[in-house]
Amino acid sequence: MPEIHVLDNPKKPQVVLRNDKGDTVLPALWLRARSPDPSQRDVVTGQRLMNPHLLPDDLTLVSARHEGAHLHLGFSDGFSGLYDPMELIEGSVLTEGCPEATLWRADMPNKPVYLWATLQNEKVLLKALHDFITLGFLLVNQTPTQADSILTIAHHFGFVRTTNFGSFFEVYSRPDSNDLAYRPVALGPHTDNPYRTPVPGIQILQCLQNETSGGFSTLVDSLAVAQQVRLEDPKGFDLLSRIPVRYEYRDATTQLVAVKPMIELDGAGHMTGVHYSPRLDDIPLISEEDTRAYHAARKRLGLLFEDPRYQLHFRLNPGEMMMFDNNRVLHGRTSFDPSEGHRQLQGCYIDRDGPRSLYRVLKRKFS
Ligand SMILES: O=C(O)CCC(=O)C(=O)O
Repeated sequence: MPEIHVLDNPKKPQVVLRNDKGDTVLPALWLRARSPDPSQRDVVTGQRLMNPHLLPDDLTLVSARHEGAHLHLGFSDGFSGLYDPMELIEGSVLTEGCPEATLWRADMPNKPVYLWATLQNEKVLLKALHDFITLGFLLVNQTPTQADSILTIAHHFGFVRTTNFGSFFEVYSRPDSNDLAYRPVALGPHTDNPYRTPVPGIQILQCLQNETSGGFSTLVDSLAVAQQVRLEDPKGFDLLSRIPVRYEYRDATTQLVAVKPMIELDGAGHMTGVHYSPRLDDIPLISEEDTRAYHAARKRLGLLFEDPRYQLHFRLNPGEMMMFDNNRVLHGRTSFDPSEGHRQLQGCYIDRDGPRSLYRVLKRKFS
């Protein structure tokens, strides 16, 4: 457990974070900007009242002493105030306050399956949100199936993202429809709407009716697949995460275009997900050599997305729904024969941050 210490040097006071790696001096500018003093931060919102970029470039710590459980720190710009060492320790690591992703394959031991009624209990909901954040998907059974129940379900988890398809959309087979999702063809693993900015964060797909023997659903964890590609072909992985791809959707009233790499990395180089929809993408004109290398890596990625070792394959029955992180977990379906009967799903997008916010709030409440 890290600790905060004041180094006893009256000429040059220092506050350090001490852990098993040694001491890290806490910079005066860092400490000064973190002051919780009511003159510096609003007590209700915790939001800062001053602009840290206006602090003097040469700011120094001029005094540091323990005062009960707190530290009293004074700075060269004349400000002094109390600090809670625990808050300094917590602030020393930037974290989103959500659990890390757990990569999975088709042989995962416990699928995150819940009953809608149990998700009305906040403790169960917290567990389900934990599963969702770590695994990137949830399966929920016995959901309400009125015409717009999907919005009630969506609001239970977060904020609905309305698009040109509406606040929710109907997935059933109709000729001449404006998306292949609305034909009875098989849809390989894909993420939805890579042509939007921002891409819809989370998708809910709820089955209202399936009288056909086909139309099975699939889910794949892109993090698990891409980790394998990165191991086998680091150069190919690098190309997939650097070379921009153009994604486009168009119909009579809409034309959406976005240009971004297929593999998405965060600022620290960690993979956060993919934009993958082979029916919608175009790679730019690059050298013959890079095109071949790109093609090989993309082929490997695509083949592993289709590989039964990575792909969950199941039937959604009426009242059953899946909710998945649209940047991380690819979804698809097998073809179906509309002459066998009716198959109808409803879909809805919600922002990625809704379930994460709810998770933090419930965690605060129960811990
Ligand atoms: O029909 C399905 O099961 C899935 C449809 C789909 O992939 C989509 O709407 O994006």
